Amino acid sequence: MKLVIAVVQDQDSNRLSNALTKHNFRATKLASTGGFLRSGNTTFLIGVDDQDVSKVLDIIRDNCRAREQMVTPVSPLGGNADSYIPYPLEVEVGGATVFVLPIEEFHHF
Ligand code: 2BA
Repeated sequence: MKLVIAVVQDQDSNRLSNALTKHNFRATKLASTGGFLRSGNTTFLIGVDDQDVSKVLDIIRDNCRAREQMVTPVSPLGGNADSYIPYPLEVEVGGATVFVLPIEEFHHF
């Protein structure tokens, strides 16, 4: 068994949730915050059998898309803070950041 952890944009979260449910996958949604943009995103915890991991990855890929977002960093990304002038910069966020972890034990009481 594996635990798929997927960080997705809030705009994609309902669609992904519906698609997972439609394909009979169970998931838990957590409200999360990106460390860089400091804005809300959604983290899915999805417990799946090994043979279903690629199906879940396909569903995530099909339901999450990348978007450009403007951000004004509060501190420099590198280098000297003395001469730092905060210019907005554009970053591409997502589709999804996904981790697949092995599960040692699974209990459902
Ligand atoms: P955030 O940390 O808010 O990052 C949002 C987007 O900002 C990132 O999109 C990336 O394009 C950009 N970004 C992040 N750190 C940067 C930096 N130091 N310099 C320049 N640009 C930077 P994604 O890579 O698609 O990540 C979306 C969200 O997924 C992240 O939100 C974070 O919540 C999560 N994430 C990404 N990589 C992760 C990792 N290695 N571990 C844990 N969570 C991760």
